[in-house]
Amino acid sequence: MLDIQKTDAAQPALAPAIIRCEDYRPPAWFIPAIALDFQLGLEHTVVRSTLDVRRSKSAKRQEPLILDGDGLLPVSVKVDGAARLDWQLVDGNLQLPLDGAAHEVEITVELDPSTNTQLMGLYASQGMLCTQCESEGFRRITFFPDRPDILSRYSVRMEGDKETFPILLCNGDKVAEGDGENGRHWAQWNDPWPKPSYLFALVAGDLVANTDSFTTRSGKMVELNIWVRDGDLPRTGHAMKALKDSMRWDEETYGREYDLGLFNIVAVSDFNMGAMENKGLNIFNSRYILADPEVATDADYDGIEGVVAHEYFHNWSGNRVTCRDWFQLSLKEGFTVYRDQSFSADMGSAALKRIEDVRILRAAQFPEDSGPLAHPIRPESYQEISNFYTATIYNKGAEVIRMMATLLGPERFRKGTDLYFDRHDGEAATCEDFVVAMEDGGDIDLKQFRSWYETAGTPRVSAKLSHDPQTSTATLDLKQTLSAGGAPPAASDMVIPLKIALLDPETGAHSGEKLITLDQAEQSFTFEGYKERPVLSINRGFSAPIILESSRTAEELAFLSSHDDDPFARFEAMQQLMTSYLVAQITGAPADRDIILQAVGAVLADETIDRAFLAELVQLPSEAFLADQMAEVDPQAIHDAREKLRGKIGVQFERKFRRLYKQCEPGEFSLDAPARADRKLRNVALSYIAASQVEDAAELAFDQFRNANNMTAMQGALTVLSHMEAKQRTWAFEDFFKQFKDNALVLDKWFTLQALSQRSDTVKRVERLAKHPSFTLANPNRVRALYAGFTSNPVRFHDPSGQGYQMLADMIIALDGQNPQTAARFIPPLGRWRRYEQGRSQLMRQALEKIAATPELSKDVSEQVSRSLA
Ligand code: B3K
Ligand code: ZN
Repeated sequence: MLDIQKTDAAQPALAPAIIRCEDYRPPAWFIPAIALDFQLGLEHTVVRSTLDVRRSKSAKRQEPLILDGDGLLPVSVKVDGAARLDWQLVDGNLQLPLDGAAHEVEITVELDPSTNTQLMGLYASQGMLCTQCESEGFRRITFFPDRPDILSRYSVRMEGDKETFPILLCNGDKVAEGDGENGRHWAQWNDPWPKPSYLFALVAGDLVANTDSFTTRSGKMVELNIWVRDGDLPRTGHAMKALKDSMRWDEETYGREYDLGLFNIVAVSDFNMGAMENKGLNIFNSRYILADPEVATDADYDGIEGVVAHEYFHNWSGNRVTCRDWFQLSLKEGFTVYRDQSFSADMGSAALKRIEDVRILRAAQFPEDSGPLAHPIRPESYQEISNFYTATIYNKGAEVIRMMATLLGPERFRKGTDLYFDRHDGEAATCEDFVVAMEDGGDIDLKQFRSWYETAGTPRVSAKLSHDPQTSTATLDLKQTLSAGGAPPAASDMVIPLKIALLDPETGAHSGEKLITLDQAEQSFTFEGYKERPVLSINRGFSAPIILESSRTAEELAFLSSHDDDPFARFEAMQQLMTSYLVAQITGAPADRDIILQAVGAVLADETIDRAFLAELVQLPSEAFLADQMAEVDPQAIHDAREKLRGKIGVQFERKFRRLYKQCEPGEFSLDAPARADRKLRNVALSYIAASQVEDAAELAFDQFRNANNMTAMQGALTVLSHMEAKQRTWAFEDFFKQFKDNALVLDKWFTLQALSQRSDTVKRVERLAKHPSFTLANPNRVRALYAGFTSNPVRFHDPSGQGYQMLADMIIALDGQNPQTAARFIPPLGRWRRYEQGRSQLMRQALEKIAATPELSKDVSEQVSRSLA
């Protein structure tokens, strides 16, 4: 019988504790092995765990065994076979006094997966059961020391109704299976590799597999399965190809082979994030698995390739070598993002990939660094670790790895990673371990470089090139400052590798790219042999994640936009040219538009440019990026200035865009680079034609919509139509809904496209869409489709009435009761309130205060709101 006084699982939590990196202590108990028995049911699951517990030699003898629990009540607790009643629940965790150095502890709990709306732990999704344990979901399945430095061997027996759950999957290898009584069946799975609890996974459901195989370079055959619902099987080919490409690439690039005979991927519809790298059993949000040309855009195809690779690469960077504690999260995430970025660059166009990665960094990470949620890639404290799966940990983390790779060069970097994997295989490591391996493998001192791990904020580098014709020297004067979270900038000495080239002002030729390292607050570099003043190309390939302030003239930027041989620097020069003009327009400063029109005209006339790259070159910087350049943001002014320039470019080059539109007309669908480039440029051309306000724009877009044989073209047409008042807009959206109402992933696009509309009635429409029968807060993809779409529509989200903020706040409050992790993800758009003009700023703050005043907020939301208001 349960003693009610011992249980507090239903009681409200006290003020959330702050977890600090410096408080890390090694575990008092280890669990070298765990056996789990699951009696599965959608509404009632019984979990019996048997733990082999060993007291750490360094632990004090008196320390009880403390097992984390979240919302659990033990049905029974046994130690060495004998029932025990002397356990206690303290803050949901089970405390059990133990005398000896080694015991067998058996605990039984009961769960109702159908009511698990947090989607953490074991939950039901569309008739199947699945799990999500990272970071702290395992404690919602059973009592366990749920921390990544406890590595255990798992053996799992799962049993359930054969008709409901014909497929039973877990980590590792299936070693036995059989039929039970009353229509039940069971499977026994063993994972030979010790792993932390966050990598545990289980799936039970009615699934079918796309089955294939991969032979590793040492000749081992691996069975590969992608498990989906019956009708989705034809949409798994791209994910399977990505998986096999990733397996080969990791062997060739990092010398890493897969280490089990089986690799399973399962696609689920209800998932808090993109995917999860559970050992041998990756679980994916279905949007990163399912694709065919009719439902997936080219960007969706890329997303699938990148995420499949990312999760696969975790098998080494995350699973074989895991993290000591969650402060080390970037150890696995930053490195794995760097690995998946490099993989995608190798599979497609490295130039386009770099542009895309930098765009993501600037859109998601730079605002973090300059706002109230700024944190270093190795944070010092947190209340809720789920809030730290951020662009800083992931994307800036990847940039930090990239800088080390740049400083070491490819061979020494590989030596460093080999050393890292060899030294720490089977261990829970730290970021420091990684840096030490880089130092040892690369024979380099990274002492000063380490500040990238400890420092929040984006360094600002000012670059000034001067020229002395008498000595034929060019001198580059660099200065760096840093500010985090909106604090005033201060001089800094981060180690900043900058790839530069000095271009001949006539021809654009140069004598080779140079790598210089800025590691002082002010530094000068002199280059000899320049009779003429050269044009500075700097931070080529975006070699460092900084904000560059160069004193280059508009003429120099225009020159670089048509001559720089580094594609990223060329793209960047055009962006910089457009940005400076737009910022001047918004602030009422004088600016020259003709030079932009000339630069755009020059690249449009250049027949040698790859069409996909051309599509990037002629696009304007986003409203969000422009907002980041302003001291005080007025979203309407930014929108108006940008639309005006877009309109002007559209009018000026209408004939050219029409020609390109025709030239890029699609043939049979293909995923090869030229076909994709045509689709991309055609959509950009269409949007410029529409921006020129020509009469036939709606008709042209509607035709493209009707005749499209792929989702990229369809979405491109709908995007253009979405901003219009035309009747074709209504027809197209109605038709799209009718065609795709039964395909959740495509229906998500229908919600997003409307939420992104620039029309002035968008706030009202979003409000109505939230009441649409197809909208639900229970599905994170649907919530993101509508609200992440809306918050990335600056001019409409920031409607001066504040209705957008209120709507978002109400949604966060409602969602927090069901799914705090996903709810907390929507705080940052409001959290930037200090950056906006007074009226909006106040309304944003009021929305945050309304959330803060809500009783019984989750730890997730309350941490984000209080940090945003502090
Ligand atoms: N490691 C997971 C993310 C888990 C998020 C938990 N809140 C996916 C990934 O980064 O690969
Ligand atoms: Zn990851």
